[in-house]
Amino acid sequence: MLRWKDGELFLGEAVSSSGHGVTAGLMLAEEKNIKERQIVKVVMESAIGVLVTQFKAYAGSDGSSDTLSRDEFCKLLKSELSNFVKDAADPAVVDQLMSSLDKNNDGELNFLEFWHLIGHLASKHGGFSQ
Ligand SMILES: [Ca+2]
Ligand SMILES: [Ca+2]
Repeated sequence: MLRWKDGELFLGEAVSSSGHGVTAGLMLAEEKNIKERQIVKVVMESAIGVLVTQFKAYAGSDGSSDTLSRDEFCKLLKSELSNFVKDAADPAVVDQLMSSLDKNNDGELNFLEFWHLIGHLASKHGGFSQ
């Protein structure tokens, strides 16, 4: 156990169950740690929120508002992912991506089908082996 006493840090001293003896410094460090973890959590949750919101915004243009048509997918790729998807404006690239992602072959991308693209792009962006 670490204990702070008269400006010095002691090792091996018991800290009472009431918390007395825990230093203000250690408390602050722990609080900072907790705050940093909370910020990371908020950022990650926001990132998921953005993906869902963007998907819905594009999926809502035509047909089912829960799925992306080829047209909606094309617009999303061009507007949002052109830095991640090479030749995002090329119809052949869009067709190829669409057919590889459309697992149930209904000509539309539901969110989970679309999510595979995000996972693939994120993995590539992070330099993970495929
Ligand atoms: Ca739609
Ligand atoms: Ca589908």
